[in-house]
Amino acid sequence: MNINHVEHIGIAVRSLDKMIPYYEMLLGTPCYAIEEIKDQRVKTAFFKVGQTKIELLESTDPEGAIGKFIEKKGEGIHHIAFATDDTDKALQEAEKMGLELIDKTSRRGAEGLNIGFLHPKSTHGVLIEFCAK
Ligand code: CMX
Repeated sequence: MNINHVEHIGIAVRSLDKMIPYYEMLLGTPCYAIEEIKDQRVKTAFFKVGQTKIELLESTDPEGAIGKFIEKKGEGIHHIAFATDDTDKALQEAEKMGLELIDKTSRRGAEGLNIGFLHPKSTHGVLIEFCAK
């Protein structure tokens, strides 16, 4: 699937206003971008840690993915995103391996990346995202 590196780790939080200063203190680096992704029903905040980013995710709708996750499990790690050369190709290869796709084809996510998710039921409880420029 040509996975290059861990692009980001997504962390569900109740409040970006509260958690941005906390992560700035913890990581010793400023939040460099805040972006709302309307179709994902989230507001995101990004930090750089070497080649990998930390993406904080605040729900904008209790019925969205993050709203439901927080309601069920509380705050915490939500997904791991792997950088690939081509998200659509990675999704097709994952499907050939028998993994269940949430996205049959890639869609536009935060930072303009092409993203696609695998279902955690087929990846032993870890929500995996592929992303590519
Ligand atoms: N990690 C691991 N397991 C998860 C999970 C997560 N992040 N989110 C849900 N699950 C589990 C649920 O606990 C449930 O398990 P059980 O059946 O054992 O209780 C199972 O997955 C199915 O859950 P569900 O309630 O039937 O389905 P949901 O409506 O909660 O949807 C999911 C789950 C993963 C399909 C949905 O959240 C999704 O489509 N996610 C992809 C998109 C996304 O996460 N967007 C937000 C981030 C956007 C961004 O980064 O920009």
